Amino acid sequence: MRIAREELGPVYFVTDAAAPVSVPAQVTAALRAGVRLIQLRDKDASDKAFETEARALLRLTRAAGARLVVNDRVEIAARIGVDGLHVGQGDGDIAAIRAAIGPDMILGLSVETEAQIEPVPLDSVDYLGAGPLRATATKPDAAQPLGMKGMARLIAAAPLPCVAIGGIGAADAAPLRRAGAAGIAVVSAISRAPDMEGAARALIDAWRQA
Ligand code: TZP
Ligand code: MG
Repeated sequence: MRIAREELGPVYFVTDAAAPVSVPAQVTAALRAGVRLIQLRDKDASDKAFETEARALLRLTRAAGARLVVNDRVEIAARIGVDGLHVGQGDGDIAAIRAAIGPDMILGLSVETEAQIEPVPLDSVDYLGAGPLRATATKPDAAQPLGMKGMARLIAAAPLPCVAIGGIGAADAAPLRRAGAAGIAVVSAISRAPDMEGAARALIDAWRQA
């Protein structure tokens, strides 16, 4: 097992390249609050800039005993030895991606519908990112929002641990936990908060108290 279900939660922080505060500052705040799973997501960065940022974040996450997952960049993930890679439905053949990153790296895959679950190669993928729960300005091109009922159905149909994503705030922690989510993945609930560390703590507490 590359990652235990409990280690996918309670909170998985996904970085926000468009936020007014820097990505290392976002990650530092999340780590201080106790977040142990971080994803570097930056669709627009050059490969060179992305790799530099990933190496810098890796130093932060390693020092905190946390894991760093990168979004999309298969070749960089494999080369610099991050802890995980997260890809979406359009990012290519999952078995080929698994072959490229090797047997030990965590691999996450986004799913938006029940129909996308059946073809997932279960020996290659470690967790599913299920969403969006609701529409979010962070990803305007996201699929149709699932709502809480749709999210619960998707999670129930999934043979792998699911992290819920998309428009999630502290008030969603309890219903998502009850729906069977392994954790909650957030961008703006931390990156756009006036007190990022406090916001991350509030998300963790909301999950623990659920
Ligand atoms: N995938 C589905 S929704 C989303 C991603 C990356 C963005 C989530 O951002 P936020 O700010 O937590 O709604
Ligand atoms: Mg992608």
